[in-house]
Amino acid sequence: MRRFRRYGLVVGASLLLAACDRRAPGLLQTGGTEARRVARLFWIMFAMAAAVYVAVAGLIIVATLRGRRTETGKPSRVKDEAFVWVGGLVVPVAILAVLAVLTVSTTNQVRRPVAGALSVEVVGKRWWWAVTYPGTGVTTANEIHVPVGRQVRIGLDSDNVIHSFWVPQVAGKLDTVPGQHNELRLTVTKAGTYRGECAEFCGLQHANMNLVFVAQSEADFERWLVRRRSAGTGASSDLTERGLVAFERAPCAGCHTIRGTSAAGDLGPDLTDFGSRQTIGSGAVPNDTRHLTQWIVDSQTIKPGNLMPPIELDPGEVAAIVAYLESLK
Ligand code: HEC
Ligand SMILES: [Cu+2]
Repeated sequence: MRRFRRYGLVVGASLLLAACDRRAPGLLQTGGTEARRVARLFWIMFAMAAAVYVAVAGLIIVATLRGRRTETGKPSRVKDEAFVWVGGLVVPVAILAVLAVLTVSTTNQVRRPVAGALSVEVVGKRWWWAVTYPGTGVTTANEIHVPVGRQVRIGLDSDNVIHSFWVPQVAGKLDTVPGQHNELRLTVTKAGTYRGECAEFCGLQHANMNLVFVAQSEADFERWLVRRRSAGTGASSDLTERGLVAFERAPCAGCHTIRGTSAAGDLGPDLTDFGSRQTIGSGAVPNDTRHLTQWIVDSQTIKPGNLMPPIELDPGEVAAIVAYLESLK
């Protein structure tokens, strides 16, 4: 019994702490038009559910206080039958009808296309996100930049299993389904960095399939896009030059693309702008020299089961590749 109590304490404390975790995306701290509409619907549903709860709990208390009707006592003012018809049919139908209308109209609102929307194509991979900006030649991974105040149309696809694209503070979730193209529309109203994640269990490293979603001013976004176009290739020193040569010679080039080099694989993320990304392995660890070195030596120690195998390289080559990848901005 005591052990149970201690267990309960631990669970309770962790739940409290989890609720206070500032890094976790707060579903109701919205930063976009669509998320705000969904949040509003949530509050209406919550209010109605709370009202029903209070009414039913109130009736239970009244019934308990009044006690059982006796044969000789006063008869109830409400007929049993009327109670069942109203409480069991009329009221639930009215509540569900209101919610149905609100749900359908909210769904319509969040899907409404707007002229001049920015297109981004996202493909759910195991276990990372491939990101392209059609018509610009820009390809990246695990990090999506968008302008504030302009609608973004995100095309969602998968060539493997079902994933679900979800940036909770900006829009509702939408699945990437093999063989079916889905489209999510969203408009960010507040600049900032939002956390996104895969919301559909998709295998071993599902939990490490996050993404960084950056909303910035239109000017900053255009600058970012232009930089992306000129990213890649540029080995600017002896060390990075050696890194490029080692990268092209090692199996890396068979799985990864770096624009302007002979590396053109598509099994792993495009690394053309890797040096500017915030994370490694779809949010598994921060992008710094120590973690990048560890990732290249054996990514399995960071993200067990991910589809990049450990590769035999001598420490000199690893250091050169690290320097080269960090220079890709
Ligand atoms: C068999 C294919 C394959 C080979 C060979 C390979 N990789 Fe990868 N690589 C991947 C996959 C798949 C991922 C994504 C893993 C994940 O996040 O789940 C990845 C991820 C990465 C990342 C992190 C990218 C990001 O944005 O998160 C880096 C950096 C990287 N690889 C560098 C290299 C280097 C350097 C080599 C050569 C020493 C190499 N890879 C060889 C498949 C490969
Ligand atoms: Cu997934």
